Amino acid sequence: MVGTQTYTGSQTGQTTAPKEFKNFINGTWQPAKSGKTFQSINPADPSDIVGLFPASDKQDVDLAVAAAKKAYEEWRLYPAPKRAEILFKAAQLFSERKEELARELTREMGKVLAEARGDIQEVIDMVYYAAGEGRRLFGQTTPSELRNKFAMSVRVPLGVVGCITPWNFPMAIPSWKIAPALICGNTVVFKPASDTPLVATRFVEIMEEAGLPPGVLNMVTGGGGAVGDAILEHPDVKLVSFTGSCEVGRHVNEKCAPTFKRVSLEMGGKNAIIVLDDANLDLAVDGILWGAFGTTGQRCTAASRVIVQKGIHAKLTERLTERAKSLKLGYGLEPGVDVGPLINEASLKKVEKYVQIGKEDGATLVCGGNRAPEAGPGWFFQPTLFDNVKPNMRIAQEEIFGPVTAIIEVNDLREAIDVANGIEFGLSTAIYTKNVNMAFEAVRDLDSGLTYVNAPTIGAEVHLPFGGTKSTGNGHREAAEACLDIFTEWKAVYIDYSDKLQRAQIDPVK
Ligand code: UN1
Repeated sequence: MVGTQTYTGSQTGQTTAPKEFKNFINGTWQPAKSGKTFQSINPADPSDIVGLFPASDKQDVDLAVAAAKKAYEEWRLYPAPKRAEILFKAAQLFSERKEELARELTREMGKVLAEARGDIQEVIDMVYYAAGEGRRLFGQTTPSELRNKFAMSVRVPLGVVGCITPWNFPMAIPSWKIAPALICGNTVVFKPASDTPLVATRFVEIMEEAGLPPGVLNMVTGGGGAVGDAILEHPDVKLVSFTGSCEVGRHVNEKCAPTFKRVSLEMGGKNAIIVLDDANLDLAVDGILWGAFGTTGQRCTAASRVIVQKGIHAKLTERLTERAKSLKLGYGLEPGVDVGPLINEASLKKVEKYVQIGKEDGATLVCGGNRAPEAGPGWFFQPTLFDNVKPNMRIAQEEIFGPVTAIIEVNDLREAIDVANGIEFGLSTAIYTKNVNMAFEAVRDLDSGLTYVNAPTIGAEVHLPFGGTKSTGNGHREAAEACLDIFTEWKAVYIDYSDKLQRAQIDPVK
């Protein structure tokens, strides 16, 4: 999580003052109580200031939680199909404004325009999907063991939900959390990443325009320490849904423990693409490039390891190197650009540090490995491939979150699966092979929440569960029907219409 900076007005390179945006609390747009702001900048050109946003703190969070708590009493009783009508309207608005939203997203976050459109499309898909749940939210009915007794289970909302989201899918990931939370009858306090508050603001504006009542969705911008912790510690917040690094995820979990909040964590990945000797090489090369360098490697599903069978290793490395070198870096709004910048300078330095570690540990740098200032004034880094990587090297174990992938040679499928599983994370895996037996064996044995056959590690769809095993998560799944389990409690209901005391497990039934 990135800290906040106070705007000084210098070094902007802009002639007009950047626009100032506000928090959204109880249906009104308002500045931070402290009056402080921080800047959001364009990662392709740091002199381009996207806007100023409230550097909020506990006072603002307290107001937002109080508003959400009050609004909950009405919202939980508003019929779910009616809540859905608001979400359907929002989905339509996202759809109508897809292009302008995507352009703003590229400017603030850096991903190329085609991918920014994908980010907005994922919002549209998720909001429609969640709206559809308004007429489902199914529970079960089941026979009672006693006569004249009816038994069923129903889903009930939790109350105020805290949603803490990252910058890499600055609109899609908020939608995965906020739309399901709302359809289930919860109210929300949303803290977006400090690198992408404009996109978050646009999200909230559309939800407001679609007709959400005041207090149902509140947004408070600012740093993890000031805003995030105030949400985590607040006794009236019942659930926190977080996506981000393992380090911050652990902090979230610990901070939520004293008040027994439900916590849903979606964290790191070190995702592998396995390529067997019989694979369609062209297809594998396309998939690896897209999986490793799409979104500049800044997806938790990014393919940061390529586990290749030895018969195809040399050929694959040669083809990948040639293609990686030909990728065009630049500002994502320029036509023909394949790879945008990293999100910020800290990220750039982290990627540089890992390239250095890779070299020192004895891996072979086959292409990239340097900053790319020729691509623009922002945080550009060359697509980078390491070969001859050993499975236990740090670049094959730790999440880099940049355009770096590690090629590891193996002898056969079993070794490939062992190497793929030999990490701390378990988000996404992929295998390229034409052999159906091998494909199914891999699907069975790869320890990850997502597995792809003949497709890269990225590209999850919203109606399938999203999440991972091991340190990637804490057992929850986002999206799909599974997301309802995060945002609701189960209530078992027994209705006895026998007009007499019937003691379960004790009275004989005749
Ligand atoms: C993430 O990287 O945090 O499957 C989410 C994908 C996207 C979502 C990625 N639909 O790559």
